[in-house]
Amino acid sequence: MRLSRYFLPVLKEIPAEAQIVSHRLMLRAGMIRQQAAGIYSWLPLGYRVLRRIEAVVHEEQQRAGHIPVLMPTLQPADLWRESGRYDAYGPEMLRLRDRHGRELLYGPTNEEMITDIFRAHVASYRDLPLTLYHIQWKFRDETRPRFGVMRGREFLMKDGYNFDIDRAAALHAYNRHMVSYLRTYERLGLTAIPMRAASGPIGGDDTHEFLVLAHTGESEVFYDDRVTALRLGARAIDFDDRAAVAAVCAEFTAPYARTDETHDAALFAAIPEAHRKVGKAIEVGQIFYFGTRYSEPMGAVVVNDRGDRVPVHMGSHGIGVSRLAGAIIEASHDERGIVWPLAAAPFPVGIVNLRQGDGAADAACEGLHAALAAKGVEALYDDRDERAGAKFATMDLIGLPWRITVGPRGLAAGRVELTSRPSGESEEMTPAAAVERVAALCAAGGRLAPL
Ligand code: P5A
Repeated sequence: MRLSRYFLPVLKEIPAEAQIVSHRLMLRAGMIRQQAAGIYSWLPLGYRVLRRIEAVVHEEQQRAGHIPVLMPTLQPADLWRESGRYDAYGPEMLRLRDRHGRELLYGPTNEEMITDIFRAHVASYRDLPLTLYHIQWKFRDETRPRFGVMRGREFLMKDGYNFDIDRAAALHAYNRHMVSYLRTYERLGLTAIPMRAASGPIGGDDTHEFLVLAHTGESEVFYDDRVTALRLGARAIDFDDRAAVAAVCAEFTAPYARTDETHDAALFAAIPEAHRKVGKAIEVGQIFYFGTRYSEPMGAVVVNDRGDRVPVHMGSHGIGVSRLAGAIIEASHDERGIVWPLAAAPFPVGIVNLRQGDGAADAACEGLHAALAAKGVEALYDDRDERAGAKFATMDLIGLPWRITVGPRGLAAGRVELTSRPSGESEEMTPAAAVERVAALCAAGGRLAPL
């Protein structure tokens, strides 16, 4: 992508309304524009990040055996009357009427609608287990939308719903979600700690939130800091193996880690003092097991292996996809700007032409751009007629993992410079070697298919 033909409305001024660093950087880097309180447009750079996060979420959900669908944003109010939540939900729910006077709502979540789909099409235990999920916009009329996309009113969520024959099978689905979420956050460069939580308006007994430590987080958390060293890494997981999946969950939930809603002072006090930590964190996901909370009132029943009609056991599981864009920045930035992990980066690499208009420099940049594209690597080529300093500042602000710098002096010696955004370290090499290196790093990080 040539920057001269792109749409990257970078802001020079630090926006006064933004209170936290991720919000400031998203505005400055031209990623989002606020359209109303808690409602944002995603500009090209931000939209790329959103799609990158979605791609990781999709991959990890499908690896766990979960099936993508797409439900609408608008839902009939009557569906919510069946579960009893239409009145219970309160002013957070945006309610509207169509031209016929029919009551609708903009979905804050989809338990009712997915239960309706299930009951219309599934009648036998033989069709279980089943987990369906989608990535769709939600609306919650939050009392205090703030911090940009972190607490929006309209926001993008991945929400998944499992249908199982009994409690044991549904708890396996719960565990599958926990493990697939751990992998999702790790791939996005985050340490997200599962913490026992309170269920709120979704209902149910078992629930964990996933929290990313950050001093700007809205949740207060109490934890044994040994939990932060746990990593899933590249270990292979058989998502059909109940015991293996449960063992991973046991490992990650063994150290004490709770939000203020479930905090137990006595258990906390038992942690050795050196490991006892209190802090703030961002909630990037939550999983729930709620048994027959929706299937009973809504009649989502199947015939079991003894011929009895039984309500299915369900759970729901959410990832804050748009919130993650902000959370990743909170966790990964420096004084110059964003430092994207490869998986979420809008482009893996930028090309900076130090002397636009110089025949050799222009040709080398064009060549790099084309050679990278041929290998499936999307580069953002800064071909503007700007000073080098301004080009570097833009690249640092938007935080692409690598930068290839091209100038007449280096080219005379057959060299360009490859710089890592996180470490700031540079290495000189031939243009061909730079292409090979970046392509290899992208392949290793699972980043070769262009969006
Ligand atoms: C689980 C999926 C649910 O709604 N029903 C379907 C369940 N859970 S939740 O915890 O309420 O939301 C899931 C995740 O969505 C993100 N989130 C938000 N992101 C941005 N702005 C908001 N106002 C907002 N509210 C929730 C969080 O990451 C949350 O964990």
